Amino acid sequence: MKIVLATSNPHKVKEINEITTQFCVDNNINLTESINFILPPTDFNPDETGETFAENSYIKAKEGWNLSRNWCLADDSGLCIEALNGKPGIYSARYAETPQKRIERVLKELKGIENRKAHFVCHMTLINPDGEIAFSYEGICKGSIINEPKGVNGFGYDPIFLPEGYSKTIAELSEDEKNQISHRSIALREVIKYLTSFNRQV
Ligand code: ITT
Repeated sequence: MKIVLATSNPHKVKEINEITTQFCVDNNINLTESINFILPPTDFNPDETGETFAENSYIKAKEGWNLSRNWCLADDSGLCIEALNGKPGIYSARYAETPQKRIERVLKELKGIENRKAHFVCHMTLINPDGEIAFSYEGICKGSIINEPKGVNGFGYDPIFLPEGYSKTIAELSEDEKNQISHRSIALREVIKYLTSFNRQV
């Protein structure tokens, strides 16, 4: 089953492939027979005009479908900080020009604020070859924001995010460790469960 990954973010592509491979190994599923992610046929950059992760995820999945008429999976994700009323939220990728400047902006806005609670959200939408939503799921990873970046792994806001129950940032965890707890893996595992049960019926 070929599925277009409706994203232009190479970090997401890498994580989605790794999480899928691990899920299939753990569950004795033949990966190549069940799921084969491919990239959109042309440059992919739809306008994210939605007001929620769910809306933007749908916009991206639908654009991927428009370009391919194939199964399409989109991920809209971001960091929501309680003391900033949920910001950067759906604007996470657009909060400043570069990943480093985005982190600097968040840390500046949180300066002197005691409440550091935050969570990552990943909303995934899967569209079938008829252009209809087949499945969608929102994964959440709870944690807090530390005072200065630590670690070099992962991407985006990983260096300032301490997952609940951990004393390391996500950027200090290995890829495998991140993939066990991340918002993306929580959502993607549900998508794969849907796809593999669906695949068995056809
Ligand atoms: P596509 O829309 O092409 O998929 P994008 O990077 O623009 O790529 P989003 O609009 O979903 O994707 O924005 C996601 C942003 O949220 C991302 O650029 C990071 O800044 C942040 N983010 C999402 N998941 C993250 C993760 O696992 N670790 C760190 N930051 C993350």
